[in-house]
Amino acid sequence: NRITHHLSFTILDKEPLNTKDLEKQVAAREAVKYIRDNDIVGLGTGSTAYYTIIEVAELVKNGLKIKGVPTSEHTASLATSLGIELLDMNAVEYIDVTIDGADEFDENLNLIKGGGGAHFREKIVASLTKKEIIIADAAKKVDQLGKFKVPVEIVPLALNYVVRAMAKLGGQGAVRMKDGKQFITDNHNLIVDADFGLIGDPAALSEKLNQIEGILAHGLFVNLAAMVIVGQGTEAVTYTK
Ligand code: ABF
Repeated sequence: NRITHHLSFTILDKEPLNTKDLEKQVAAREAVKYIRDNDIVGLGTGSTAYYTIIEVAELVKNGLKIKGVPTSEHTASLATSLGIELLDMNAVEYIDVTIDGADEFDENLNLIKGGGGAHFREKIVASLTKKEIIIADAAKKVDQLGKFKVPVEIVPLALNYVVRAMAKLGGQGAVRMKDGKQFITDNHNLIVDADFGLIGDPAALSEKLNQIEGILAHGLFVNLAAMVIVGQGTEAVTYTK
């Protein structure tokens, strides 16, 4: 059985991407089909959006004239390293297509984003975008948002005020930590991951959070996604409203 063992090990050695990464790549390859020559393309953040940036770089190598608007410093440096020309958000009136990730999405294409801490720039880019395409692995689809805590980017000066105001809305959360220190966003703010439980009405909660001074951006994305493309095994499944 030693030989069998050896063979099975060898075959496993050539295992392709793990299922979840394969699903992310499948979704990214489907999403980039919506990019046209001369498009301005919003470039998302996170491990799923990573696959999009790889695909967009290929399109650029093959001669497509596209410019990218990054949603984070990390995405900006990755895109630049791959030869994608970038534009600042303030340099564009609108963005043709954005491809970005999410932490959860529901049947109304409402999202929770911000697991990567980039949701402020992602939200501005999404608001500038004509066609916001969200890509995800199958595990991101949920019946109701909220199992994933809502990331809330807060101006540090207002932290305690905001935490108390969110508590009045039923949201409890601590400041996000990374490597034993408070996580600081690209915009030099803090993030509280707020647990509101399952969210029956994401639009209503979003509106309430928008009223709290000191919140720069929260991770509830309501009516911003045009479609969600999910990699399911080797298939791409597209959800629209
Ligand atoms: C980013 O991608 C974030 O808004 C979201 O939290 C994250 C999802 O990360 P991943 O694709 O790595 O699961 O858009």
